[in-house]
Amino acid sequence: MKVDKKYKGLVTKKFNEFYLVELKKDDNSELKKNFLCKIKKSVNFRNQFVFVGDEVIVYQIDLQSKRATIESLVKRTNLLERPSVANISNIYIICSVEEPKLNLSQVNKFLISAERMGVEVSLVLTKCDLITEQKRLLLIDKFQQWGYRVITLNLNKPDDLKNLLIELKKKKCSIFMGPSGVGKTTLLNMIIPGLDNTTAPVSNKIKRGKNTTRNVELFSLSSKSYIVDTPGFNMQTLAIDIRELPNLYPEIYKQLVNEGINCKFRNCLHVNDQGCKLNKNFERYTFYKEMIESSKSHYCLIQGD
Ligand SMILES: Nc1nc2c(ncn2[C@@H]2O[C@H](COP(=O)(O)OP(=O)(O)O)[C@@H](O)[C@H]2O)c(=O)[nH]1
Ligand SMILES: [Mg+2]
Ligand SMILES: [Zn+2]
Repeated sequence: MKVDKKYKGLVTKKFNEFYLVELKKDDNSELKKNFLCKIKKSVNFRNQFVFVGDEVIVYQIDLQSKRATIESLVKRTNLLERPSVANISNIYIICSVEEPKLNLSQVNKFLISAERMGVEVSLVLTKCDLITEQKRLLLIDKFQQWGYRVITLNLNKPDDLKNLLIELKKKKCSIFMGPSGVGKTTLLNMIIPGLDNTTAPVSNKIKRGKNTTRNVELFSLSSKSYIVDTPGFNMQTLAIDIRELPNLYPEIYKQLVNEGINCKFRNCLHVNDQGCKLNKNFERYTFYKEMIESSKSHYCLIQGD
């Protein structure tokens, strides 16, 4: 049976020239399924320009074979590279407090690369079963001062995971990012029922080589909420225009926006600039300054691992 109408859908998976598209049609349960789609041949956007997370308009819907055709792409709000995912609403930077040890410079880099996406960024500290309660509270305080919401996870405390899940179900599309070995796969396996990705002790990570090839996929957590499952993701090397850097540190941009701090020059880099009024008394200022000062040109590099 063919449906002679167009519907909006969400691309949840992509393989070669095929797209798995979940149609968004609340009034027709027949249409609330996944359809295997190809892109209309004579379209003016090319195959590689549709990504997981994109909203598309489909037509030529066949209910029997569960196939349809993608006619066009709905304007996306953002596009993450490597892995390519569109329309992310929340980035969760995942870092472990031990095994591997917390590395502040690395946390800083992950946060900056996430801030570039212009979406809500939160920090998740895993493996809190390996530190004292006192240490955990100190870490929460530290990262709150960096300007972030901090979620701590202790595998022996089921409520930690339950609360994270409640939160994720309220977000449109979340993604976990962070260094290798911090427990991202372990978390996803607990969050997505039926997902059985392989996890590996930190010491085996390098020996085992890179992750097996898997495609990026969106999993539904509630009727309006998704989470991205990616083949292990590590930060890429980024070239950032140093003029953009002040906007990537909450400690800085909150002063400029909320507190109305006005430096003498609009393009103040807040280092040795004349007439700078920024309060530099915050922990990450050293990282910030190093980045500005180490950049030989207008760009500074955020090196991936
Ligand atoms: N102690 C402790 N170990 C954990 C926790 N979460 C994951 N691990 C272990 O950390 C290792 C790496 O986990 P994995 O999920 O593969 O990390 P990923 O590289 O970020 O995907 C595995 O041996 C896990 O069993 C945790 O909360 N506490
Ligand atoms: Mg993993
Ligand atoms: Zn300044």
